[in-house]
Amino acid sequence: MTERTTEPAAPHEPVVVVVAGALYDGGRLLAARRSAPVELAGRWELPGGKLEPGESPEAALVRELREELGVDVEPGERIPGEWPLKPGYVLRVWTARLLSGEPRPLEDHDELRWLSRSELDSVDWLDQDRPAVAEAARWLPAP
Ligand code: DCM
Repeated sequence: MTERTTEPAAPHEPVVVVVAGALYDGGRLLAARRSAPVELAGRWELPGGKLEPGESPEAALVRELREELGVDVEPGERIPGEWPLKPGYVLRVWTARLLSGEPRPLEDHDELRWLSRSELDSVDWLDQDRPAVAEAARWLPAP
């Protein structure tokens, strides 16, 4: 019998899910500029992070936004779609509503901006976040 450890990679390897929040306030969407790692620094994203084993995506989103931004949020609907990141990673996005706190770039980010629909193109989004942001824009009021 073949040793499992010597088998080639399985065709259906589990993927790491990264959850991000489309956080709305007053008709604007929150964008966060990454400060790390170096290859992503300076690019903008919907803030979030990796799901931990056994964690629901909503719980991961609440945890990540508390750690990264110092806020409490209430997750809402999942934004339809799933976007590939680096190999083995996918991005899924939930809408989120700010419950308490004012977002501050505590971890992994060095700047935050609230963007209206007409301002969405004013920042250099990570390529993989662009389709997610286009979907997230559908929850914003028309200009
Ligand atoms: N990531 C991304 N877009 C997001 C959130 C995260 O491309 N909106 C990527 C950056 C990292 C990985 O997911 O490669 C894990 O994110 P973090 O380092 O924030 O946990």
